[in-house]
Amino acid sequence: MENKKFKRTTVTSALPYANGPVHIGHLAGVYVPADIYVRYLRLKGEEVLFIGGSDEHGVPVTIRAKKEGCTPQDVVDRYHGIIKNAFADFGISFDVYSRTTSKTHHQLASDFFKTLYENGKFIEMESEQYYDEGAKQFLSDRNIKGQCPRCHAEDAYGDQCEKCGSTLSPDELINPVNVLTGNPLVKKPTKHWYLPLNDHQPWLEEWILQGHKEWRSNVYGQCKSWLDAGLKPRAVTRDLEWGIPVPVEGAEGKVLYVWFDAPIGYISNTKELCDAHPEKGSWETWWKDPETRLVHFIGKDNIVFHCIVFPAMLKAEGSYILPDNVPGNEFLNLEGDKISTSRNWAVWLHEYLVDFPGKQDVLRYVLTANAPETKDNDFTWKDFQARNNNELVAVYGNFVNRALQLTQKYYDGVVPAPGELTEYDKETLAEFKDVKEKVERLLDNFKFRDAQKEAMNLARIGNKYIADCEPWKVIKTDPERVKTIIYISLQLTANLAIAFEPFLPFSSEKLRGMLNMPTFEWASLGNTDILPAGHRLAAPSLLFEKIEDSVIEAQVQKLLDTKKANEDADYKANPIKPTIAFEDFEKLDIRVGTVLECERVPKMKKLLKFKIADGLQDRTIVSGIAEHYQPEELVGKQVLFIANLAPRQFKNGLVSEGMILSAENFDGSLAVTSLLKEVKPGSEVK
Ligand code: B3M
Ligand code: ZN
Repeated sequence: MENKKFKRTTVTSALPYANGPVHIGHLAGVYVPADIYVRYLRLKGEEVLFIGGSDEHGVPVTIRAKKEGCTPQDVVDRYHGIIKNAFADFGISFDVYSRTTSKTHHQLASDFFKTLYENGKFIEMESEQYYDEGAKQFLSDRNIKGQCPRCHAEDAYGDQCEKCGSTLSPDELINPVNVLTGNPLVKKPTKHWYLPLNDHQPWLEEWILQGHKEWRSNVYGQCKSWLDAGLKPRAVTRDLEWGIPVPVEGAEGKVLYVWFDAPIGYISNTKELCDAHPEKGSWETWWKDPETRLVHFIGKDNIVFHCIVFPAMLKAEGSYILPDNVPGNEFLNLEGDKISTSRNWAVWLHEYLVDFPGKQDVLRYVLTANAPETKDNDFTWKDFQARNNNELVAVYGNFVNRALQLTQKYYDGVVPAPGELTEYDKETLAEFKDVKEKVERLLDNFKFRDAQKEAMNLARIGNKYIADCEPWKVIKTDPERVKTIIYISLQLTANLAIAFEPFLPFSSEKLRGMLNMPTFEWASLGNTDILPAGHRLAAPSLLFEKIEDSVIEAQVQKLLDTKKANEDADYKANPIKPTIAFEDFEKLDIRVGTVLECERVPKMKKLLKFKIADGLQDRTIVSGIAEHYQPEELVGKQVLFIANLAPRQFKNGLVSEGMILSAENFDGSLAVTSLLKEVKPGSEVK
């Protein structure tokens, strides 16, 4: 452990809302890094607990339940199961994965509130909140929608506009209504309990701004800007039915705010684990002993809750430790757009496993290689394919396969005894000697992508070594030398199995199987004598497989289909123009014309020139639709045109005698208007 004052580590990862399945953004931002970290600590033999669970309260659950016509409990039962399985499938190695609707949690969260209440740690305030008189209920921020004051999108929520991403408060919305009923809202007074964060400001400033300068700059920076702006009291109760009832007389119809109870869920889940497994020690050791180090893995939208609000709650209670670090990640985007559950713009974990069975490690690898540690990053299927094919297959897999296959071929699968080392051998061995120190330093500092790069670098060293040494040629001239080459290659292979263990646990397990070594010591990483001469290996097989273009194209197509469906759902026609009198309409002379000729206009790439039969003397019309039609498609067709529009002259002298009517589609493409039935050219449109 970096800091010797700690004996053990409690690692938590944000509790995902159980109102939908989890996607690659969750995995990349929170669960894969947390899992790498925990596996690493365990490999080093440290005492660690990895706490997870579902966040099952909160308004989104109630909204989903209303939409689906079921109870909130039905919703969370369903998604808790889906989420829990997805994490297990991806090897996220929680010691416990429980839920905030558990009895243990309701009890502990309720007691926590009572302690703070009885010790005078809250203030009571009455405030005006939005109320739906029809539905007879107060509305949470998420249940209110209206026009965004920033980008003027309709349907912005009371806490956030999903169009422009602004954080909002319901008071800022223009024309707020109830999301579920559509009813307009009125303000009504209601009483709530507040955590006076302003009272906590002094110690928080000292603790974070002075005491934790080592936190990631994005996390530290967000805390600083909250503190600089000055903390205000925060309501920790809500007028809602779904949640943990406020355990105070006269608080009927009120529950704990989801962000008050959810972080306590980390504690409840630890308690549940320890109560069931006394060998893990007492839950209080993991939460109250100053020799325990607490680390929260979260996404950037959760920073304020984990760095300011929850620590203030813990401090107010008085007997808890505070987090030592809060590695918060930025966001992962998908093919250039923000991942969105409601817009189905995501790669869902349970779907990935259907499409890519057995390829958990490929996704773990790609998400770590692209981890949004310091800035938002983008997941693209092309990059996924490239990293699989060019790195996992071509570098790691290729090296391991060569080393193992040659051992089979030349030595019947038994590790050969090395001879004298050449200078080049020594240089190679020296190169992977310090990998342990490098990987550890990076992991201790939560730099997962760089740490994984170091592991991959070992495979690059191996690939280069075997390519340079060309054992398949040397075997003919100097078979003794090949023994050394293979021996060194096998030691490198064993090192790879260890180095990748925290990152790619499934592949390491498979590789350990092939090496016939059920376990390795992390301490052996960097050693050059892990597999003794004479040790028999198991049969080799491929560690990774190439992913074909067609497979990637199918995934891209799936996203294009989603995009199309979202566009269709979003589409809304422009508002109608001001009313005109019938006489104004009558001024327009709209006629049917038959296209006699149609051709492109040289040097004017948007224009098509038409010769139109109009039942009188034919006319020329120039129309800006060349990017939407081939001239020959239109010849012989009947179109509608305005016959009495003043002639218009173009730069090149061409004169247009009228205008062909087209409809402009939502994406700007043009569709020429036509008739359902043929009529004589020159017929009037009325
Ligand atoms: N469920 C929010 C989120 O998933 C919330 C995290 C709770 S952690 C205590 O972003
Ligand atoms: Zn907006």
